[in-house]
Amino acid sequence: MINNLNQLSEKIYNTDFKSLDNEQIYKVLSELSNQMLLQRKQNSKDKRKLYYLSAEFLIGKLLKNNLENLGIRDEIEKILLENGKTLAQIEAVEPEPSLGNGGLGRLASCFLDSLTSLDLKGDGVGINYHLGLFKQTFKNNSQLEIPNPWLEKSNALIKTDVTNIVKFGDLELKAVMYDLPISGSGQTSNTLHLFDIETADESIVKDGINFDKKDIKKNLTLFLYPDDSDLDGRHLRIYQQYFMVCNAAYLILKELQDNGHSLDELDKYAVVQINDTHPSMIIPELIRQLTQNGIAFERAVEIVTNTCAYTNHTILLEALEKWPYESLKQIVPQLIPIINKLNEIITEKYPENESLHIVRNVPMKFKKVSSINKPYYILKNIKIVHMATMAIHFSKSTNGVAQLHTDILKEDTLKDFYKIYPEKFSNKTNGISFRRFMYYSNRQLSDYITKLIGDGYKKDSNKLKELMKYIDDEKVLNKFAQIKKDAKINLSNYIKETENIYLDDSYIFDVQIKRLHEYKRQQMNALYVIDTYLKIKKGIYPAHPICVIFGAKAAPAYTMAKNIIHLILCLQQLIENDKDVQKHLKVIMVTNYNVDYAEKIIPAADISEQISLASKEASGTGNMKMMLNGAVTIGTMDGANVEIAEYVGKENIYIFGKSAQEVIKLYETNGYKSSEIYENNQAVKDAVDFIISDELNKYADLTKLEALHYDLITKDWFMALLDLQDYIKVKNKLIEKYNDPIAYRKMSLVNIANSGYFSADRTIQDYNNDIWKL
Ligand code: 26Y
Repeated sequence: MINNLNQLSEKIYNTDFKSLDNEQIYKVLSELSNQMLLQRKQNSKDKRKLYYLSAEFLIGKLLKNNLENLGIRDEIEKILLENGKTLAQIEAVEPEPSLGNGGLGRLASCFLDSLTSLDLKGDGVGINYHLGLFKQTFKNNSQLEIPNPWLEKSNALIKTDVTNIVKFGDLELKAVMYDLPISGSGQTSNTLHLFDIETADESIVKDGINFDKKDIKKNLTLFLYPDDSDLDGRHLRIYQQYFMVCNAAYLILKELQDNGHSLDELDKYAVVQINDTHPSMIIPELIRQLTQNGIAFERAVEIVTNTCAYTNHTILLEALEKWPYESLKQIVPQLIPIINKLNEIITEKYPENESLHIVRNVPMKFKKVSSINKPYYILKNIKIVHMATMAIHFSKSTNGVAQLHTDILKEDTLKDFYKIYPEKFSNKTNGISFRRFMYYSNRQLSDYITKLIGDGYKKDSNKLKELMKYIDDEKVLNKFAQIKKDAKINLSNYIKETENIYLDDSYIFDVQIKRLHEYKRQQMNALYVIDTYLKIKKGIYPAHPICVIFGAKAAPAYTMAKNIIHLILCLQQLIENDKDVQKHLKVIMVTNYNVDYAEKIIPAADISEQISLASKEASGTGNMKMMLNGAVTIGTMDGANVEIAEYVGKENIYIFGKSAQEVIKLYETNGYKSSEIYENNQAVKDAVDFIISDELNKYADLTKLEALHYDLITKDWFMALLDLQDYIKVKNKLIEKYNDPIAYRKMSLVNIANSGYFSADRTIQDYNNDIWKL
């Protein structure tokens, strides 16, 4: 090994390995792992291959994961130690690729990990965003966005000689493909293909993350989710999406032919998984490329329908993308004849009197109900193309991501489609990479589990159940508690170093880490903090000191989400300045929450906050990650929490709040009035009014908090006040339980032991058995 490292060091830096600085070591090690992974690439020509198309891949740092998967981590660590270095120091200089935002992107990455670990053949296809998702900073207790130039210091990508011309009306752009090798715990590797333009120009970005949205030649691959609050922004998203799928289609058809197969055999040798609607233009684009190469239109539709499969990740309207027909006509005119024909197929099959209602509560009437947007609905004469509708009609499978979510799709959101195509619908409950989120990032825990039950659980996560035989063994329970404490100390040290805030590891670490969205209800957690603060001021203390930890980014144009961040940061400062309150309560929102931070926070969590408004969280995956690391969940019966509750039993999870059915009913009947709860409950009123109190406003921009306050008492669309009292009650019970250490440790162990089902290895096997058949 050391010879290899010296050779590489000589080649790249003209010196031997031990003379390198940390950044150089990172580059040499990542070069080494890329080389080893390329040798593991799968070359079989006759197996069906998966193409996982996604706007996001939230892959996290790669080095440690790759070294572990290649089985050389210990050896490398030893060599580093001999040179006075640690792997953690090298990891610290590795930039985290900024190619994703939240659950959907992290799921895509967990899937690539599991596919590869199971030695299945499947590549990811996405975009190489130069500045990625913005980097979050805080100023005056508010979020500021700055570019994240992760590529500058990364050594992950390999430039290939694959290029394509992508046409947008008169504009032609040259695309270049970059490859990022994907490792797994098996013997093979896969690839994440990221497409880019050569003319991307980071210098057009000024003043935070602002840039000329019309300058497509320079901006196309700069940012993930550029602000789409105006038409130019929405158009840029269409450019990005088409760019991704056009390149994907070229790649898929070329690989098919290079392997000696005909275009007519596409569905035999390829399957395309469409990750939410963002890559759904792959359907008309594949049809376009097939027909251009001589396949008849009807046959092309049939082949593509048999090749594609669609995953829905949300029932929120904003995420079921609808593009103005005129915009598509302007940007991707070549798709228009195809979209029109697909529309005709559906209108003929399902004439308008059949009245399919695509989504509830759309504040507009559908004039027609058929295809692309059932097909186009007419709103003030604007035709709209509904991407989810197209994806369902012209793919072989539609799946939700947790049982409850799939049930809601079938019975409610997509029920008219379910009536037509019952056989297309299925559930695939999400899963996570146990390797990244425990075995490699919480080694102490993983090593101890291995000591107790052997390492069979690493291949078959259901074997974690064997831990149940230690449920009454106090020595074992105490050792688990010691491991949790060490993780809390590690996190506390890291936060002290990076954020200059001190967290006492004797406090309960109560963790809510996820995208900031009103439906996820970080504002409800903030109201819990206020309620606790007000009680402390009256001399009523929480049963155990608690530290509420948040990590979240708000979309730059999502004002209410940013107001919630502002509230949390103001509370953090208020409490930082109050020594008495701090004895019982701390709050911190960590800066720029990302995968790297997640890997440090998750092992340290005592409580996992999964408090979305029931029916709104499709699945959640952070819930699974924290469960696997021994946190106890407090949550609503939403998303995968429902399945977690089934696995751990109701004594080992803290459930509160209204059910999905009750919530759906409230929306249907317009039956929720937050003002009533606010007026009729003094504790709720006090907590809500504290948002605009003088005490807090010392640290605040009053207009932001007033807007939040006003919204909560007049609208509160995601019903934070509805569940607030129950939430406070149940959370305080959980805190009380913490004072019974043995009981809490047992709950923690039950959570770890019953997490096996939530391994992405299981999820991938489900997709493969039912949809992909690789
Ligand atoms: C285009 C824009 C409107 C948009 C941008 C990002 C739409 C959706 C998204 C991201 C969605 C997302 O991350 N969804 C999450 O997917 C996870 C994986 O299935 C789920 O666990 C989680 O509940 C869901 O919120």
